[in-house]
Amino acid sequence: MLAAIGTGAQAAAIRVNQVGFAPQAAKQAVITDNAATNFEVVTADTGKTVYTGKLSAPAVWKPSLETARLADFSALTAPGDYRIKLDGKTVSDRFTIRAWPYGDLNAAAIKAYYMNRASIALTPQYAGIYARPAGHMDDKVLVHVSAASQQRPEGSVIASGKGWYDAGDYNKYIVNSGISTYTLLAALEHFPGYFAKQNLNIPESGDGLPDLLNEALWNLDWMLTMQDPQDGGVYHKLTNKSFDGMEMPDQVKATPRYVVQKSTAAALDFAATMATASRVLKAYDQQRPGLSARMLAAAESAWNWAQANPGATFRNPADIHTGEYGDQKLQDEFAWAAAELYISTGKDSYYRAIKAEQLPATTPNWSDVGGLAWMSLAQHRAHLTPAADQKLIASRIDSLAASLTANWKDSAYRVPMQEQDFVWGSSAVALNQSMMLLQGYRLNGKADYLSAAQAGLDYVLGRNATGYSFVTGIGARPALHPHHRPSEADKIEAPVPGFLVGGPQPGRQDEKDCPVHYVNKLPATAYLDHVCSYASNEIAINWNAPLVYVSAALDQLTVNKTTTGASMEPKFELATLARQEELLQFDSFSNDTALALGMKVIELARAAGKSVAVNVTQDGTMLFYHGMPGTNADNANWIRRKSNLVNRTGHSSFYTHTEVKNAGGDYDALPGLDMREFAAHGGAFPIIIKGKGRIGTLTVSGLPGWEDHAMAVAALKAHLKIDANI
Ligand code: G3I
Ligand code: 9MR
Repeated sequence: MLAAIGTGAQAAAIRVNQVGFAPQAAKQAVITDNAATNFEVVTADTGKTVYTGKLSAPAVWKPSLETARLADFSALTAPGDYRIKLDGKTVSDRFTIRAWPYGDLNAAAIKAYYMNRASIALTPQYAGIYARPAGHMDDKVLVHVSAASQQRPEGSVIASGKGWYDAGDYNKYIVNSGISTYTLLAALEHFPGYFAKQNLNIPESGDGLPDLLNEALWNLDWMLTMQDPQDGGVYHKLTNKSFDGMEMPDQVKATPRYVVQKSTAAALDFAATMATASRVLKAYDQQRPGLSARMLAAAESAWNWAQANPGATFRNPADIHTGEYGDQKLQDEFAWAAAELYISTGKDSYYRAIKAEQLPATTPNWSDVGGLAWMSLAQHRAHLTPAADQKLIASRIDSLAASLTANWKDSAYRVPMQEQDFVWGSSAVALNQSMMLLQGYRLNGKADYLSAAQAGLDYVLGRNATGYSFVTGIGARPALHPHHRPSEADKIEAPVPGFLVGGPQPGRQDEKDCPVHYVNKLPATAYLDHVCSYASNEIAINWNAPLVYVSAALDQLTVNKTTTGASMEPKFELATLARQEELLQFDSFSNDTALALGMKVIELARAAGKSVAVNVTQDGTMLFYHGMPGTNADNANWIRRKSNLVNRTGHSSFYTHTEVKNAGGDYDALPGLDMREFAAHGGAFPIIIKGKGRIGTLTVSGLPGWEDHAMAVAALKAHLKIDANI
């Protein structure tokens, strides 16, 4: 890697997400310090104008003091490669509009964890040009005096291999591992379909587990070794006394590695992460027998240790000079661990330990994890015991999303980031804000929340005051010189790809270590694309994690964005839905009818600009399946579960949904039904032969349930030429 300063700072006056957008996404660019009043969007290669618009009135963005105007081209939905043009001349970096725009970014962001694995050689098969020998086997780690116990006195040797290097340095810290690993597991819990088929080409690929889980397990395996089996306490970190030099992992001077002091924060973050992992691993007990149960037991024993040692805050012992992750306020760590244990065990005592009324919802970071508790409670809200305050869960998430959205609306850059958000790791602040906005959107479908979340990803990919893409290897002007020991020492010009760099912040704590100066002290521009800059250009596992979450979520949620969310579901009368089943019946049915019916749905979806998967079965045999672009295995799974319900109840799945909902029940937890096999959401409709009865199903997936149902009904009406108002 050449020690030079990157060129992104000389970016054009047009700041735009350098990857691109899904067709249905909000699309905005920022134009700075330019007198233009109109803009065009042109095709990237031929320069043909496809869209023209007016720039918004100029306004000053406080974090950079630039005068900014917005170019909004959300209405441009046609897939293609484009640039923005001003005054008939200035053109922006190219970007793409297409469905699933973030697949490569997401895969690279997860692969970066593989690239940061400790205790394993990266081979060319998986790491390509970034292959390297193993470093830091950590099979003989010393117990530091601060961590000594009767059974493990100072100098005892333990094995604590695997795990990811925390960042640009080679140490491993439990507090930061907790939020990082949790965030990856949350992505998997929330969007299982997105990750089910992803192949990251890592050593475990193809073993029957999603690769994201395989990667997370590399760190979870290490975390488990950080717990003292005698008392459940968890060591705060595994580290050298001082940072290693800027060398490859296998080249560093051999110095002892230590586990250092058990801390309350480490025990609680460990407990929360293990409780979460135990849920995810439950479905893979065949592949990893007993692991889920072992993790839950480890989580509970760490929790018990923290109860007995509630004030063991961490400060570096005098002889340890590496990353501290020293957090003095632990109310949020207690609440988060309690929330995950509550969700995983169903024990009400854990719910009470959250002290939910006193827990604010904030944008998470390594030292403030309360927001993660709210996010998990919201995700699992359909399965909580009556002890949980459902209204509070919804309102806490919504207020945070609403306040971030208000900041986004007011901002001259149309991003949620405010001056005070530019701290060490500001890029991850932007993405953690997006992650919380997405929780709001998933709860109530407010379109602005999704647009504000999109803005956070736009920010790190180029719509920022430096003009850089803050993700290595991604975009036209990526950061080139991260503070990352392997990227610096490997003699390869391009840095290891897929890493989010910390980003601008006015602290500039590294100035004394840098041969070059920051050009600027403003919060949003105090950034150095130089390897010296650990305060603005390091990489870190907790920063990449929300990049993984947000890129997957935006891909998944934007593809079928409709103007109405789940909470906008109109109220339906059961009588109307029963009437549909009476009227929409066939005289006869054949394989050709199935084909025509399936094609009818596709035709209607295309006309409405929507993407769905459709399935027609007769007597349990599939006669038709088509997944339009943007649908995936997740949709097939919904189809399976929704049609199972029709076969069980004889009614449309939306009939059952409405029946339960109108009675105030929980359609995601039907008594006596395993909800992994059944789904009471709209979209599956019985195929009924007049006078004979039900012989099959027509099922649509991809839209909110009631819209899936409406589409199935519309197709049946069109096919059967029935014009009734149903
Ligand atoms: O808490 C204060 C806040 O009240 C104040 O408003 C704000 C203003 O700058 O500062 C906040 O404290 C900051 C703290 O992070 C919490 O975010 C400190 O200034 C800042 O120096 C501190 O930075 C941490 C840094 O280590 C130095 O300790 C980063 O969060 C943390 O991500 C970073 O982590 C390092 C590891 O120690 C070692 N490995 C690499 C990793 C990434 O750089
Ligand atoms: O490389 C270290 C980085 O991972 C840390 O985040 C950072 C702050 O603790 O410190 C870096 O190490 C620097 C040290 O603090 C001061 N001397 C220069 C080191 C970087 O080369």
